Amino acid sequence: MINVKEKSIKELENLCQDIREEILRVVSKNGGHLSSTLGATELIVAMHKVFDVTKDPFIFDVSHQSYAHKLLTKRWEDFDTLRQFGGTCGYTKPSESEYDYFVAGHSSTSISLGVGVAKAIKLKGEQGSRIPVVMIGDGSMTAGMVYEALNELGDRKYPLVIILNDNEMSIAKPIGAVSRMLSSAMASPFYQKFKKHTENFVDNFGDGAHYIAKRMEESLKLITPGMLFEEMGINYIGPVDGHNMSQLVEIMQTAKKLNQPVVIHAQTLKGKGYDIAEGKEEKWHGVGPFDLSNGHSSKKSSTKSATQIYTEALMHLAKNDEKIVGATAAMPSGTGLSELMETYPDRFWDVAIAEQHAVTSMAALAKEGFKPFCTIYSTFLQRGYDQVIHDTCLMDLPVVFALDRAGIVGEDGETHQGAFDISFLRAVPNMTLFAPRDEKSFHQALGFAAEYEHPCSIRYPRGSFTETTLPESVPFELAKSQLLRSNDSNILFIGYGNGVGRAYETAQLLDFEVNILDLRFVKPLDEETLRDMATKHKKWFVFSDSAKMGGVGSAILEFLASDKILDVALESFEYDDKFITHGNTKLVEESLGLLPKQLAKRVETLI
Ligand SMILES: Cc1ncc(C[n+]2csc(CCOP(=O)(O)OP(=O)(O)O)c2C)c(N)n1
Repeated sequence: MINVKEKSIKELENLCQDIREEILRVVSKNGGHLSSTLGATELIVAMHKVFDVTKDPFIFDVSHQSYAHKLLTKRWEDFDTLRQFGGTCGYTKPSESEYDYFVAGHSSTSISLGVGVAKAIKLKGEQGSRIPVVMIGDGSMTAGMVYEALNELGDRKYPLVIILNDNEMSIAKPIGAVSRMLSSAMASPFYQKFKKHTENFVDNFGDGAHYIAKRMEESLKLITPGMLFEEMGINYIGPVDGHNMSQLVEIMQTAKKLNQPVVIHAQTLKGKGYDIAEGKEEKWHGVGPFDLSNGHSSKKSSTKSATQIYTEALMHLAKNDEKIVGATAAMPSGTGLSELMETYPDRFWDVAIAEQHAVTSMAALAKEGFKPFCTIYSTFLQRGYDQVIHDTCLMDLPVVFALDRAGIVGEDGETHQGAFDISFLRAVPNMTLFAPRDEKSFHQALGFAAEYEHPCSIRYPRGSFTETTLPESVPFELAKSQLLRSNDSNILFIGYGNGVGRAYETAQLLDFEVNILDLRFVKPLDEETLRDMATKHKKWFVFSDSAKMGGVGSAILEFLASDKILDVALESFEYDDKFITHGNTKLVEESLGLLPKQLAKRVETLI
């Protein structure tokens, strides 16, 4: 481990330079999160200087900014493998290193984790010898969970240091009053001038001036971020320059000694140290491989992504129906909603990292007669589950949940796999689930969703649909599947969504005939067709990018059991009951035995 403790300020500054070079070298080669981690470098080095990572839990929110921490804690050698299959994870992961205290990937959990650890420290009688240190970005401060944690923390006053890494950005421009409050006061020349004057005043007139200066500053806190925290009972230090090493070390030492909850509000520059990224924060938040000398992307995809198709289809629908509205939770470009927000700024909103609020507010719009498209990554809808049940489905409100990144997401890995949406949504009354298999069926599925008068969810993969030529798609009708290949073989392949393409590719590798059904609806099922299929074909194989438990195969088995169809053997090629690691999607699928060539072998063996 790099011994940061012994280093002088100058040496720490040089170390930051080395860290940035290494991050740039590896991210330009492998892809990854760039601008956040470059911006957080001094903060992380100062954390390691002041606190003791061997006993003080370091808790990174989202943890996409933690690369410097990884480099400092015995992972410099392995950093070359960042985000690659079998290599270093792009997020903190305790099974990878004892210095990664918690798993993170979804935002805004860090303060709750910090409060929980602080309680444990107190219960174990370790107060004074250990203190949790949390790092959280201003974007992540927009989620409700943060305020649930601060609410308790301000009351119970557990010792906890919160480093607020404020780069005035989420992935995109930050949304809302909290970000405005954080940035406006800092930027205010009046406040900066006032601070300078009071410092001079105190310097000139000595201790007696402290009282007056403090009172004056407090009255001014009405417009400072300090208000947010101090009124909640949490100490506030800042704003400080998050790239000034000596200042950071000094302030962190003060915060450590306080033995109380304290927020250090640090201003940083996203992309710091890489000219091309500075000022273009969103583009450089998460990147694929690129040429370091000019910033140009090394890989260009020629196929249209599912997200691009979504944008095109929704643009078309929104143009013709002004009741169509939509929301994204801080992922405007990732979900393809940016263009809709630009074209229809009154009807499409980024609501900040607030999936729960996105769902509930869209439910309210549905109640008012609008047609909301709540556009969220499959993994992040997990945050809004109760809002789907309680605020949407209980009232049977026609919200469309458009779930991007369904299935394996590649390099982001465990925290981001879109594995569970079918399992957790199927259980909810009034919810309808369907999925497209290619570009045309995606347009048709969205057309169906726009007219549908109940809650529904439509899922589609990261990147493009499986690249194979499939038969022409027919319009979507409730609970209607489409039979794509029919013959008198005993074998039936059932595909759902992107799984249809995989079923097709697998079929092409076999030297015997199979039937292929695009299920389209996993809830409600096309029971009539399934019943008919069961009389003709007795060996069924299910292809879907989803967890096996509660997934597509499970839905069909439940139907077969309840219909007392006992002579059909079903094998599901979905995900086993394990969290799925990071890496190139093909390699990850290979590790799960889900590539068409592996599936073809499994089919041959099973029959
Ligand atoms: C619950 C959840 N929703 C969305 C995301 C996607 N996401 C990852 S980082 C990020 C922005 C975080 O902004 P901030 O905390 O300011 O960190 P920065 O990248 O600016 O350093 C978002 C929206 C997520 N990780 N978790």
